[in-house]
Amino acid sequence: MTLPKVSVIGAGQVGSTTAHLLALKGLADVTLIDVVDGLAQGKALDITQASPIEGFGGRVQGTTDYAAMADSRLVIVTAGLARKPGMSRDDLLAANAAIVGPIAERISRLAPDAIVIVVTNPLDVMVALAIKRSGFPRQRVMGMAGVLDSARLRAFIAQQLGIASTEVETMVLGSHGDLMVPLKRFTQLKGKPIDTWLNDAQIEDLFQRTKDAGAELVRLLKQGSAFYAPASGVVEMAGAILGDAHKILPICAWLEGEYGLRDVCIGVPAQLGSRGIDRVIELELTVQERQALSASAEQVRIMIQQLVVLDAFRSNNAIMENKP
Ligand code: TXD
Repeated sequence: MTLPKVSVIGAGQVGSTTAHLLALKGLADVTLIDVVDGLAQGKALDITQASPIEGFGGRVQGTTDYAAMADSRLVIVTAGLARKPGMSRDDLLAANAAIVGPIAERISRLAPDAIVIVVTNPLDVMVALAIKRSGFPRQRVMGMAGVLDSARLRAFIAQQLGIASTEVETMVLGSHGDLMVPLKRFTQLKGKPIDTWLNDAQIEDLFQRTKDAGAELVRLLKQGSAFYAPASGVVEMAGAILGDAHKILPICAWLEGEYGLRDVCIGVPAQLGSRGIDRVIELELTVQERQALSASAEQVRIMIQQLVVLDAFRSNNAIMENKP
């Protein structure tokens, strides 16, 4: 059986786990690319050696050569730095923009028909940058965060109630950060609203824990950040796209008027299929919910402006010609 080709840029924690899951689920032939010589090759070889045990047939290859992403159906961008002690948010923004911008240009040259899922932080801004630098239509470039944030909240609610996490439905919108917007009205179990199961203080605690979930993991792990659940989030989106499933998932998308917002990337529900984002779904939000989403979008807009000041949206062909 011919499998679609998926390239994963960055063979670190999230990238390699994503490659592993894509292979295990039989979703794709995977090309893993990293600037560190041997890293992607080693991870790919290791995953391949699991194939006789796990029974998957997809090919997994690793390389430092970006040209290997040619003709990918889907490119997943996980390359970048995580925040280290002493680094400001602006430092991370500039450093990861210098990685993601050139990668987006390479994707547009080497895989011009690909759909792109960005994972690198600061997520919402990196999606905007990838759209600008690839020149791709907004339907074909999106970010993964809402699936993860929603999954975290579902897991926390399930733990608290002692029920299966798959029974919990929820929707976390907004930016991937302090101003994310968990929607209480869209959180339910078996059609019964969450406030019939938990009181307001309990719900608020779980919302706050969801907002802090990334930091909680960084604290526990002591080095690096979350990767199992983030990779599962990416693979859920990849599965919806590759399988043309028309599934509705919370994703980071460029908005052009939806929710009264434009020229900004933010987490919203969207229907995913083989062309990428089929459409952004506009939920009926209350005034407060809409205000929370706008506040979140404003924060992203400020960071987009910082990239404008850094001149990061301008393409740099010299970088494009360099090998990694
Ligand atoms: O919800 C979400 N969107 C997130 C985002 C959830 C978890 C992690 N999130 C962010 O993803 C995180 O803050 C980072 O910005 C990225 C990747 O996280 P990961 O944990 O995988 O980081 P690693 O393990 O440091 O891996 C990054 C790899 C590393 O192997 C580098 O050598 C490589 O990226 N790298 C590159 N590869 C290819 N090309 C270039 N230019 C490059 N630069 C670095």
